[in-house]
Amino acid sequence: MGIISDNIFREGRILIPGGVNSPVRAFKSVGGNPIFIDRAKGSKMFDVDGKEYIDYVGSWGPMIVGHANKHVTKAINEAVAKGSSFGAPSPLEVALASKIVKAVPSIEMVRMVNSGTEAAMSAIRLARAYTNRDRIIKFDGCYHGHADSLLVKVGSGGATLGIPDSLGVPKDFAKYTTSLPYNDIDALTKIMEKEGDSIAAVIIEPIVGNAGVIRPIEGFLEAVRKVTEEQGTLLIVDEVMTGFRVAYGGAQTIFNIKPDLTCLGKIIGGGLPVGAYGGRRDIMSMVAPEGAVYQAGTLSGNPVAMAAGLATLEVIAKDNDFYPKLEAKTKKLTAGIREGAAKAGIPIYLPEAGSMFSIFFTDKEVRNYADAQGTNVAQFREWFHLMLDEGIYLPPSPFESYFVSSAHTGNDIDRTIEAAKKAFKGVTA
Ligand code: KE4
Repeated sequence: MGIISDNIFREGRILIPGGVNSPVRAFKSVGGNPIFIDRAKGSKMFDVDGKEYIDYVGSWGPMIVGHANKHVTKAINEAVAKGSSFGAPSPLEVALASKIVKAVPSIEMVRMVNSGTEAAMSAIRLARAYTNRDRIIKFDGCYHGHADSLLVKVGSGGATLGIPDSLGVPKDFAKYTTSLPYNDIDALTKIMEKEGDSIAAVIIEPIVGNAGVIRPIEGFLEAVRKVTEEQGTLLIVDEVMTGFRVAYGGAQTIFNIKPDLTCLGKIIGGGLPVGAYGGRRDIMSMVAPEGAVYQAGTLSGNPVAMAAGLATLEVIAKDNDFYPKLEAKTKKLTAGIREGAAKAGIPIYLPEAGSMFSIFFTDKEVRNYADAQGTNVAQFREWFHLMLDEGIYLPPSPFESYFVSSAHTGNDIDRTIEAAKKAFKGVTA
């Protein structure tokens, strides 16, 4: 792509595995070298060779109010000027906890951590302690971070690289994890009726974003809640991606599902490292130092990260039409993309949820991970590079979600639709 970027990548690959600090960034499944970014503002990112892109990765979700939002940047600058980390509690942690508890009805208490991985890992440990059971159920293609017991049939980078079950996870760890097809109510009901009394938790993405976007079918989430309640199994809803993305209270408020625990991340950190897990007070009270479930973190609740998350939620909350406007903008974009594909005679399936969407190259519906894996990745690869050539930065994987922010302008949307129409014409039918 660019000489400077390629040179940095050449050096980076010697020093960092794959030249990246998270696998999905490596462009492995689309080919070519990753692009090194120098700076970003609003809906744009600028690479080290000076090329501008309209960005639909948004740091994989956090940048819902756009890059370098002035309110968020001001909050970060003011916070860091007062010290970057205290290793002692700060009022900002209580302020963000209060916002989260007010926003998500099922969360009575919340603990801050540094990533979605830590949030999911800790929620699983807590569920095992609360139920005194070891086994967990997840769903194929869902991704809950890279904790050992959750690296089973994962989506996101695992799916992208074809390593959904990572090496290095002892069989004894993985044996406690059962992964089922998403949207398969019968498969879940069957195992829960037979073995539910040994299942500590079911963990689920309420709208999958890590296999591409997969929406729950009618009644699926309700069935998950029902069978878990019947068996004394905790329901953990992983809203690291959907939390404050599809609605201020997350997907659970859209589907009116009340989980026992919720995982959060991404947007609540405004681009800084923040994760959180929370839920019922009787469960959360088991977390140290109140209870005997140990979980800790040097930088958990970091004041600068809290300031970034608080400012991001403030920007969202001050616009009563924040989500309707974002959804309308997204719908205009996806309608234009569908039109471009149809005109070019390229079948696509484009699922969307609020300001998240993804594009599968197939003439069928995608209802689970197996469907997603059966789509045309070669066409996706062509599409990705044709759009990149047009200055549109998309997730470098068919098993990821695209994100629209409040910073994307009408002109960005129009330019992206024009680029898509041109790109689809270049995709091999
Ligand atoms: P982190 O540990 O990456 O902060 O969060 C893990 C995680 C947990 N749960 C859900 C639903 C998630 O989407 C994620 C992380 N998402 C991916 C993008 N699909 C992170 C991108 C990456 O791995 O670089």
